[in-house]
Amino acid sequence: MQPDEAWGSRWHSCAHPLSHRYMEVACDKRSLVILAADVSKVDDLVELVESVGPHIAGLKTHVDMTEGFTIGEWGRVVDAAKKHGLLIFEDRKFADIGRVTETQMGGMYDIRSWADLVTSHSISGPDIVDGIAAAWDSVQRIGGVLLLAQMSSRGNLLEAGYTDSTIEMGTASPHVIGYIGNGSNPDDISSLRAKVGEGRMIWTPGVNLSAEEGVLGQRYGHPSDAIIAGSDAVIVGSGIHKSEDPAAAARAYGDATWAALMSR
Ligand code: S5P
Repeated sequence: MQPDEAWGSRWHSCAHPLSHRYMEVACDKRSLVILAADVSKVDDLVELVESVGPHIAGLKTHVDMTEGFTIGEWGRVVDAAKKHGLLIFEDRKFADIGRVTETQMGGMYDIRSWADLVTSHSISGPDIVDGIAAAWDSVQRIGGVLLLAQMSSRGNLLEAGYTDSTIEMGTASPHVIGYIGNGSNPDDISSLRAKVGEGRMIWTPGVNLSAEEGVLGQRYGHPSDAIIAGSDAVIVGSGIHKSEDPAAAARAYGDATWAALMSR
């Protein structure tokens, strides 16, 4: 299916090239799943990507959980993701001033050289996004930022006023492709979508086909409900990597999200 048919006004209204790349990959894979690959060994990460790669649209990493990190070894993860046509999304949740954040995009992990997307908090103000974009600029790459407008964890402090200010900040920046919303609650997603409009993506963690509650205060909702409510991608970790058959699990999440997009 052509992406404009599948995505409707979202395809026409989202301006950032990486939004379009994501929507195209999702159509190719018939899956709106971003794998939260929360594993700490490169070997396990590569094996996971190889097994679920055909059923997902993007790979979300936490590079700083990698044991014995070297940039050379990390190249194996990047190669595996590229082989499967995945967007690479480093969930760094930056939160510092712009200048420091620009530097943190380099350093030992050199996020700017391999990540297509990163997450950022909005707490420190709009210059953080410019710092991230300047880092990509310095290596002649284009990337996109997802701002945390809501969170899935119990008791988080991202209340409605904070969400509104975050959207204001994102709307003003060409580098912000969208927002992280709370996938555990369809009402939260609908209200976020009403505020965001059509011009930005909403990606949602806190999604699981069976569990209602995760460890340490994580909350979960159903992937189909999240897409119907206005999410454009579900971020799934444990539901896939803790499953006995990660490939089958990834396919189930892919099928559920694609069907939900088609009905939306
Ligand atoms: O509010 C949030 C934002 C994020 S990016 N809640 C989250 O859980 N996440 C991330 O999504 C988190 O860092 C983890 O990598 C993933 C959820 O993993 P799961 O195992 O609970 O599906």
